Amino acid sequence: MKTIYTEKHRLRNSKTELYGGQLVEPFERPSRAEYILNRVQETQLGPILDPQDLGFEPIYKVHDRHYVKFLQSAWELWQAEEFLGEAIPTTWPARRMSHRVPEFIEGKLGYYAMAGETSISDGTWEAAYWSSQVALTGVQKVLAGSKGVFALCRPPGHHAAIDMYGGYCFLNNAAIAAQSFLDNGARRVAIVDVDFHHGNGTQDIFYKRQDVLFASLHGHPTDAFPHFLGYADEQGEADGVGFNHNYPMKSGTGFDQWREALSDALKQVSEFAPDALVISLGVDTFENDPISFFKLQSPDFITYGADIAQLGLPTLFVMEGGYDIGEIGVNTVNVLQGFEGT
Ligand code: OKP
Ligand code: ZN
Repeated sequence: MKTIYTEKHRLRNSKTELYGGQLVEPFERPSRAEYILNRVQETQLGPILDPQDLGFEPIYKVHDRHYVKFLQSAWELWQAEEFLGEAIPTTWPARRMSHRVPEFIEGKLGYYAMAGETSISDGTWEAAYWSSQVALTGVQKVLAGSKGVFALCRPPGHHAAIDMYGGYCFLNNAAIAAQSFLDNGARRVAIVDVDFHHGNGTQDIFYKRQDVLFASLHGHPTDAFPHFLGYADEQGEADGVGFNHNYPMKSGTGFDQWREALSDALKQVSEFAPDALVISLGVDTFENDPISFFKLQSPDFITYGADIAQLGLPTLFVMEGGYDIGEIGVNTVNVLQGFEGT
């Protein structure tokens, strides 16, 4: 299997995450991608290719132009105020407040953020841009005939909505990839999100559409981030009714129960009969993940990779989360090898 990867992910190297009332070293850090790449090499999964620069147009098909401009300028605007730390929102347009975009950077951060843990720092935009290009290049490789391709994206994307960042995400790589499949001739695309966290951004982007089916398996929003989306009764709106499937699961969920949910999600995909499949691949379902509460074990990742392969669809794996860094490489590549049947 081909892997798309660029060192430019290192430009996302924030020093602070707001966690438990403290500023800590971010869970989403550069070594995550290094460990995954090392495992790809160690297992000889296949060639490692640089992304092409496919530009801004495919990003604008999913994200608001003003939002993209904000991401590009946020660090500069923040620095101009001579603040000492990284850019973190502190105030939001909550219930019954105005949703006009403020001029001052503090207001802009709150307007465009869906969560406050994710600091914006020097290089964040460049890394996010290239992460989206990694996914887009993956689409090109699938279109050229590769049955399965691994887009080693970092930073991740599935919490990013049309005009919102947060949960370590800035551009929604999986959504940008799905839209790119459609713009290159696919009639229907399915996205299955196996990251521990609900893919709120992806759900939001395609919620009213019937050309993209979205299914997400995740920690129940009553107990897990992002807390405000991901309930089972969110089934889509307007033309999109019936094309959104959520599988929230409680703390301690093990592989047997998780696999049943996956089986149902894959059945929905199969009935949808898409031309391509995008997997939002997070391995934070692992039993030792420091911020999650499912109990999957390393061999389980091989098993479900093989389950996904049963669909027989051209498949793009887009990297999302996974924070047990010592095991992130093994768990991720296990899915890919399970898919390939090796
Ligand atoms: C990003 B991805 C845990 C706080 C979680 C943000 C998590 C973002 C996950 N108590 N804060 O989906 O892996
Ligand atoms: Zn996650």
